[in-house]
Amino acid sequence: LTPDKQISITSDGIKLLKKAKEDNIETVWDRHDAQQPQCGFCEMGLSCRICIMGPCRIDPFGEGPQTGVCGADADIIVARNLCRMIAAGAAAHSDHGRDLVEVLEAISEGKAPGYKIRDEAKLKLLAGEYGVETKDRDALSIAGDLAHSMMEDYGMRRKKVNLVSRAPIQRQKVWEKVGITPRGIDRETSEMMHRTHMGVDNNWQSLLLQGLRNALSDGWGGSMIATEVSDILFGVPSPKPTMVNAGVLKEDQVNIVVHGHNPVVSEMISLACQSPELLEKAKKLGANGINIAGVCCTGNELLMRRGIQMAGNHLMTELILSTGAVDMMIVDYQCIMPSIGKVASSYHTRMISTSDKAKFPGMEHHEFHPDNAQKKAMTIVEMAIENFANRKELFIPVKPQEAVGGFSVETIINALGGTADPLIDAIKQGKIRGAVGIVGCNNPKITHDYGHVTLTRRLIENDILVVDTGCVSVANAKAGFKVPSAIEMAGPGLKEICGALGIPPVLHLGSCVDNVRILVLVSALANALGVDISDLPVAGSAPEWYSEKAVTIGVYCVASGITTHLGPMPPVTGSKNIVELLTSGLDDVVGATFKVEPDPEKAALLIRHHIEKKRAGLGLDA
Ligand code: NFS
Ligand code: SF4
Repeated sequence: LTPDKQISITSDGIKLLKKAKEDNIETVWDRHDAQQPQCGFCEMGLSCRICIMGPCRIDPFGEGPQTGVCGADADIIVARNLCRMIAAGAAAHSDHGRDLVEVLEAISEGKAPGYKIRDEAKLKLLAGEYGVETKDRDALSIAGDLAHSMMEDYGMRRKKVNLVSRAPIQRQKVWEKVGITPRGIDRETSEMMHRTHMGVDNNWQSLLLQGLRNALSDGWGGSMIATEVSDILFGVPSPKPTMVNAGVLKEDQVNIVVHGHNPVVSEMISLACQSPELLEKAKKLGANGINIAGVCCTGNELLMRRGIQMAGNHLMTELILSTGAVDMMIVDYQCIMPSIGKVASSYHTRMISTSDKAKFPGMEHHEFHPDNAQKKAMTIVEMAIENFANRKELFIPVKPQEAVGGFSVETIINALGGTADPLIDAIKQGKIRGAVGIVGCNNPKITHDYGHVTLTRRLIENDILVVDTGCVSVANAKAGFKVPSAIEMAGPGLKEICGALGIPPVLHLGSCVDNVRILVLVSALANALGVDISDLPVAGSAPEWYSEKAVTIGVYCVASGITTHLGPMPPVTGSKNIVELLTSGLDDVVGATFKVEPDPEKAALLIRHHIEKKRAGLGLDA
């Protein structure tokens, strides 16, 4: 690392990176440096290794080859590569949703001890939407039928994914007209992989349209199912105070950190941490309790529903281990760097993998299934307690920061007094200019959390309400935007409205699958105003994104009519046609586009300009 390159704006990040260096730990930043210069063909999307006549590369300067061995040109290659990213992201979220549906089914069959239906009202609401009979039926049989109906969403029996009907009718018509209504969740991903095989779809426009449909099958399908079934099983989130940053680790308690995405494992761990028998054992071994904290989205799931603290986001996952204070880290899947087993080997931390689909070097594998999860959770929490005695020196660099999370759509509407009207009135009066969902990851290409925090600060200063999810939500909580007193950082109108409601100007909506809560919220706003989502003064942003899942989210937001800003440039610059389509042509197709701007100060201006344009379109300030 060059000394002048700032790696993080967070004090725990900076201090822990220094500690990691002293401990000779190699981090994501070192490996990113070692990769420089990264491949220019790949950065532009111009390399292809889809088949073994290749690999092929297109010369962006027009001197070398302009087609691959099969004859594919730059447009085709860039489109195929982007589409495969969309398919991978949709597969990840939707497979996470599938795991929840399987738990729902197992509960109904009495085969998931420890899991239960925590929110019957939400179960019945979903059952209604799926046409499952609820009258005079017990929750378990409703759950079984709902699970089976959701399984059909994954397949090919439906003309459209069921929850598509939650979108405003105008939006559904746009999808019909363009031919991108998602039919089945697995179907669209599977078809995307088929179309991008060598010699299938070689029209970059029709490839990208299928990309939109594939992403919609995630946003209004797999991810939405993941969120809704999680609410049924673990409860609809409501605001709860919590703490964030590395300071949530406790010197005198057994520290267990959960990492990954699916609440199916982390919820069971959190229950086991409250077991009187295990607490007793922890006391006997000299610990004052069992402290559970999260990193990445499984932590967000727990924070939303239980107020459980977050130790950090994506780029903090290695650094958290270098505190030496983590007695056990338990992972499921997604965004778990394969490096962390090695990092942990320099400390006493025990690393546990839990999913049959995700194994990692340097971790012990203890596989969780719905039928054994309760028992397994007890066993491994006990192992964590036993590991407490093996600690060496600790370095917990900061005091924790307070925050409030848990803003489901249900909660927001409740806070507004039962309808979206007060929010709409505030928008109409211009006290709130609009709303922006800031979502997504960290990326070592960008100073850690700088993009998120800077953009958020500029938007709330200018009376734009911010909702966030995923790794952004941790960055913003650490920055102090999520306490009611944070209204002092907001513009006068936003300050007045949030102050009256007693909410912070930045609302934590959950994990990355919970981006669907944003879709539901903007649908409610659009319906209340009688307009399409694309008419609203709203935008999306992913200032530090890195993952394929983030690509899919960006694409389903745009396809749903939400203009979306990206910090890092996606690998598409090798095709002028595709850049043009994504950044302007899509406006004519779905009423929204992508805007790419790495500098969050400039991005804030772009987004504000977009919001003012939409306000004018609605005649709000006339
Ligand atoms: Ni979203 Fe969550 Fe974070 Fe990015 Fe990864 S943890 S699912 S993908 S890095 S926000
Ligand atoms: Fe090369 Fe075409 Fe094969 Fe891609 S699909 S590797 S461009 S021959």
